[in-house]
Amino acid sequence: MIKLGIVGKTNAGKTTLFNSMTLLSGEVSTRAFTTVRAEAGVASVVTPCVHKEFGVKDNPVNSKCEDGWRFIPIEVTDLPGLIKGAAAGKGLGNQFLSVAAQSDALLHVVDASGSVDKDGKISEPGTGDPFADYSDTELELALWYTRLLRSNQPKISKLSKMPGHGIPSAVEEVLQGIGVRKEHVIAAIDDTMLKDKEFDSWSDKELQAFAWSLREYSKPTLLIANKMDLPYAAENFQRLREKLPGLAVIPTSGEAELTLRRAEAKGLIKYVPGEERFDILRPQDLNEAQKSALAYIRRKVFGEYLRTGVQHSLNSVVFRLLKNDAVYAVSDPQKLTDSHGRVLPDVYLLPNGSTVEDLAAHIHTDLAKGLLYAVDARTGLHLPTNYVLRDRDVLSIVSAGHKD
Ligand SMILES: Nc1nc2c(ncn2[C@@H]2O[C@H](COP(=O)(O)OP(=O)(O)OP(=O)(O)O)[C@@H](O)[C@H]2O)c(=O)[nH]1
Ligand SMILES: [Mg+2]
Repeated sequence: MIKLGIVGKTNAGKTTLFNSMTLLSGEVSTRAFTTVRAEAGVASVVTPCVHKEFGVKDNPVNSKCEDGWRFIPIEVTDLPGLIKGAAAGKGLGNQFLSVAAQSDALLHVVDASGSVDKDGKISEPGTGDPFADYSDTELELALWYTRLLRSNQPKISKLSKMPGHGIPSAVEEVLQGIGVRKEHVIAAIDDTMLKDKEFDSWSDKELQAFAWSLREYSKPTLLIANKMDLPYAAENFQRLREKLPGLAVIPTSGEAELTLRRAEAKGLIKYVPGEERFDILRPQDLNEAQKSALAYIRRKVFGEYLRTGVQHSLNSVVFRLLKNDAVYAVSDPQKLTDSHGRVLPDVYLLPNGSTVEDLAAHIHTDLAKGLLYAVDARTGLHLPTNYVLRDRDVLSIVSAGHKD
């Protein structure tokens, strides 16, 4: 399953966002450093379901279908707020970094309203600096990469001199546990103009610049500008976009999403995460506080930004940054069923460029072992094992080892 880590300064609203994505109940408070332990939960990304196109009613198994949208599970982990010095093992630094290491991508949350001061305390909106908060956390992440490279310097140096090796495969070998691949190293070397220099001769500054670039390539990150319902958030959001032109920045209100998801779970409203509307179902059952909370969300969030942004941020990471496609697997390509007769039961997320072989291996090793070909449910054509999957493909995998 795709793994995302939620990082950022204390009080930025990470746990609120996490709760709204997973409907779990991690502790939220105005105290600094409320979250002390990483907590994982299941969230979803959303894509238009293919059942409409095929004109069938589906029976999802590994996912959910609501109002024509397919919700596909991913894992998100809420993390303690990062403090300066985390890369040097300060505070909860090591725990934080080990989760970040295992994540495929990061959601970096800042309080866009600037209502967190530089020590992490909640204060008046407009007093804090979200860009400085962003930079502090990013610096810690880059320092952590620098530290890893430095402590592995002799190993990388030795590996890079072995016949047929070179720096890219040496760095990959040492840092693959945190998601570093050869192509990331090559890109970072190119960016920092270190192409013709031996690893041993890199200066401290060069190593740092390389670490910064390697962190960007190997750990895709989406910036979440949270608390957009508060004053000053709009101005700060603009500033963040101007200062960080290469970065995807999504405006959100985690608190609005949490209120809506909880009201939906109680049957008070109809709300499909990601949609640009919600409807009150039982106005008579709402108390005054709930009424005014929903009116506030309608005015400050939907009125200004059309949506809470929470579902949009998850979709953006998985489909845009990590470039995944959603591929449906069935057993019977005509009836679109699995071996139990369930229609369009399973959909899988696979990185762009994956093949039939990758899909088979993702589903089950037995399926991959005796893999013969796949059948495209739309055309009935046989596809070879090296066929490159497209988003929303519906395929039946034919294998001598196992057929499902
Ligand atoms: N107005 C508004 N307040 C929010 C929003 N998201 C979170 N908050 C508030 O911000 C405060 C901090 O939220 P948390 O979710 O605990 O923040 P955190 O980033 O997990 O904090 P740590 O665990 O200390 O790192 C709480 O009072 C939340 O209610 C939002 O979208 N809008
Ligand atoms: Mg928290």
